[in-house]
Amino acid sequence: MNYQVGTDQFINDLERVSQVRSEISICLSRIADTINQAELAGDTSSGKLSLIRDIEDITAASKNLRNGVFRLLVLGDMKRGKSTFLNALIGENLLPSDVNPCTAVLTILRYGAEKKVTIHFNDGKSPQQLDFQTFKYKYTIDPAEAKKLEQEQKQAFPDVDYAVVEYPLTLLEKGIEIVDSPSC
Ligand SMILES: Nc1nc2c(ncn2[C@@H]2O[C@H](COP(=O)(O)OP(=O)(O)OP(=O)(O)O)[C@@H](O)[C@H]2O)c(=O)[nH]1
Ligand SMILES: [Mg+2]
Repeated sequence: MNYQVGTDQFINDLERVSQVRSEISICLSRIADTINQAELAGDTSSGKLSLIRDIEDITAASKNLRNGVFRLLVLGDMKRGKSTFLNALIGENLLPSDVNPCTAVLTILRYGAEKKVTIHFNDGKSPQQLDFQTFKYKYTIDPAEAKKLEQEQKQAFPDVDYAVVEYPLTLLEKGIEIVDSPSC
């Protein structure tokens, strides 16, 4: 049996997913409007049906779908080839992957016209743009240190929220974000 999925077909399917998401988003928004109008009309006749929470939930679902981001999280134990798999998908060795250094910060891979990497901090510091060499050198740690941090349930870079790698890849242009998770 052949399990291979043609890349073009896959990209076309993603295009279709994006269209359907947008269509469903519009439908949900209409449903929320209709219920809202019924509630307003009910207020002056038979009474409200207390559907405010439902209206909020449907509106939130509509917004999420409209934003159009489909996030794919790559998880696995230490040194199982997560970053290697993602580099193969991109077609370039952008993410740190090796026998020794471990991915130490959550890294979001998303579409960008130019390839760049930005570190986002959680302590109010402004985001910092780095070149890829510095990113690989600065935000990876060796496996022994990673093991120690794991046992102590500590993060390697507590002030870092996440890193964003932007890349002009057709796959990412369709609203997909891929997340490379740190194992330490
Ligand atoms: N034999 C073999 N080795 C692989 C494969 N994929 C990755 N490797 C090797 O496994 C090692 C670890 O790969 P990484 O991609 O850094 O693994 P990771 O899961 O991102 O590791 P952490 O970020 O540290 O958790 C590297 O030396 C890769 O060359 C594979 O399919 N087969
Ligand atoms: Mg990794």
